[in-house]
Amino acid sequence: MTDLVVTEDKIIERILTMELVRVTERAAVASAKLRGRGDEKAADQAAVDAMRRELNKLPIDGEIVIGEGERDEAPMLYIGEKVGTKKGPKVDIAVDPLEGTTLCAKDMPGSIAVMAMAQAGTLLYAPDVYMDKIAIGPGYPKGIVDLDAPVEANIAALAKAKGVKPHEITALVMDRPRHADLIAKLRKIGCSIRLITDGDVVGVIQCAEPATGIDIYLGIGGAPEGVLAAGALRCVGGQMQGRLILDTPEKVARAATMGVKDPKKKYDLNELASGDVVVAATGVTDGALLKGVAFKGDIIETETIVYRSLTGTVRRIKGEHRELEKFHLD
Ligand code: VTB
Repeated sequence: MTDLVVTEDKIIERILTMELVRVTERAAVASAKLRGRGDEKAADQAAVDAMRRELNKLPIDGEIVIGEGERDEAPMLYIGEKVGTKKGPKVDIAVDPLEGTTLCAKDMPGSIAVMAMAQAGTLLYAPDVYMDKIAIGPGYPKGIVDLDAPVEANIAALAKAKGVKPHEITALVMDRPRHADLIAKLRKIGCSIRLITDGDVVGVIQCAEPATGIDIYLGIGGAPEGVLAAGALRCVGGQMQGRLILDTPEKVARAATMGVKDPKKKYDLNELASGDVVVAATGVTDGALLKGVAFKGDIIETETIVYRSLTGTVRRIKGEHRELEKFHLD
């Protein structure tokens, strides 16, 4: 486990914390206008357009380090794209303008607009591959669960630390065929399993939100999503480990160009997102963490959660928006 020391040069401008709220609010509103219309690409593009427009208003010298893809794949918010007015701190920007495009297109729970901002060089530059993840909330001894331990051992250790029986632990797992063995083992222990179809940024964060009832996140999801979730977990406390799934020479080579020296490295929370990191997420559809965008006559309501790791501050912000069209939010 890497202990974290945040040095002065890793502290980003606190004033920017609230600016991120506008960015995710407007991305969420833009994609929510296409909620339930069955068009994932259009909803995603709407969020990308809005997020990029808002990012470019920020007084930052930002670089997209986790985004919509490589430059040749994604015309906007591609990895390496510069964002902001350039008059401000050099920062890493990680974005998922619409996390859970299918959830939005089908108006299913749990889609969000999410982004993270951190001092340059302090986020893991995760390639667009899978990541094997384990995460628990705050208040437990360091290292009681481990990505490389058997699931039975992890559940037993967590249950003991929590003062419950193993079958009283609730795990969150993505409902995928690759998790069949994991799910079978959890069923054998008797755990409750919350299966999600998509959206494991929220999936991981739920471990640190007592109201959700989730004790542990287990399984394989997107690596970029793992870094975004780690940024939030850093702010609220909790433990997380992740290992990139680099199962082809091409993936190993791609990861190496992004600075990954050891393709089998097990990253802990402070290696996924070190330094001072701010994470903002706005609900697009109603979900366990956030209410979705609500269109009420000429008012648009949003709910955003914004985390700052340096202070451990978490803010929930309800927004009431009027005349959005004046801000070119078509
Ligand atoms: C994962 C997960 C995301 O898409 O990337 C998933 O981290 C894709 O997984 O939250 P599959 O390839 O198994 O479908 C999300 O669920 C949504 O972007």
